[in-house]
Amino acid sequence: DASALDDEFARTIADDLRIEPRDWMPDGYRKTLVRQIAQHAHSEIIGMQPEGNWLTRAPSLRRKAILMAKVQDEAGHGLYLYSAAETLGVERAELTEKLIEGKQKYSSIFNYPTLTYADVGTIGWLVDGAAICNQVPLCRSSFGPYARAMIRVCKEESFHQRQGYELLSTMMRGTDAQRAMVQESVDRWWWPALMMFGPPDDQSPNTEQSMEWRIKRHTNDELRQRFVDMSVPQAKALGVTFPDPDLIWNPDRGAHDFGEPDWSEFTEVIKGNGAANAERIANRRAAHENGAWVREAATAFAARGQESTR
Ligand code: FAQ
Repeated sequence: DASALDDEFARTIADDLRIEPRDWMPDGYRKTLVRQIAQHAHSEIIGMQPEGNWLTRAPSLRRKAILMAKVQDEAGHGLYLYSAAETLGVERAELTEKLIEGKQKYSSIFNYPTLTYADVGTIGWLVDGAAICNQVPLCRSSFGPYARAMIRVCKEESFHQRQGYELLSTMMRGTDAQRAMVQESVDRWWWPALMMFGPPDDQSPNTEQSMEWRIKRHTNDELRQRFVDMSVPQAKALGVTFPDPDLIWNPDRGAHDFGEPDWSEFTEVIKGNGAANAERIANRRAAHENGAWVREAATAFAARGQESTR
């Protein structure tokens, strides 16, 4: 009966075991997972655009090969995540529809434009760095297919982070103009990267329940703090600074104090009013419409295959 199912679900969570697609789960748990995994998948797919913008203008064959591999990885991540969402009973087509109609979110970070090639390095270093910080704990998320997808995603994100850092460190050993380009890029991306972790804990409606269900393992503020502490020594090694006058080591806390991101900017961006929101969705919609013939052909081909086996 219902309470026995509820008990079994609660026990699985308490024992730190995984919930699998065929297991009974509360509606709220399913709904939260669909929301988070779909948003995550959309982020990977929309996240191909800012860096994809530089594919035809990479400064060398080596940089182009690295960037192409990275952007293709993001497509792969999107597909693993849509597959994980499908185990919860939603269709990828339905999620894509919701994305292009603006009914489901994707990460705020991808609504900022990529103005210079240094942005490719900064995205790798800071955006993938933040993504790793957020996603490594998700490898222990209570929903099996999501947790397992995260393992491979995190390995690939580590490569992305390293290539970004390596790109920036190469530029920092270049000319004054290159160093200035790196610093200008870091100045633009630092605050948006901090916003990737979501609103402050006291304004995060989903954290408490998601922590109880062990979908999330840490709060937004905990992960943001971890990211700041991890990034400061890396910035020092690179020779760049972060645009935050309040950023300082606090020996009592054993952590860095830092300033408050502009949460009104965050709210505007997730409402659809960021610099690049309209362009990102227009591109996604066009790609979807231009791909209609591929989906139709694949469906027709599959139907014919079924007929011939009858
Ligand atoms: N952007 O109550 P909370 C990548 C929404 S990394 C937009 O705290 P929650 C790799 C939130 O959905 C980026 N919306 O929510 C890559 C909720 O709205 P809703 C993707 C945001 O879920 C690198 C509302 O605000 N990573 O793609 C954001 O407990 C380079 C209230 O927030 C993931 O998605 C935001 N930044 O915590 C790709 C990781 N933050 O849905 C290409 C998985 C919050 O109720 C190139 N997701 N919101 O309408 C998570 O860990 C969580 O969902 C959080 C938010 C931490 C993002």
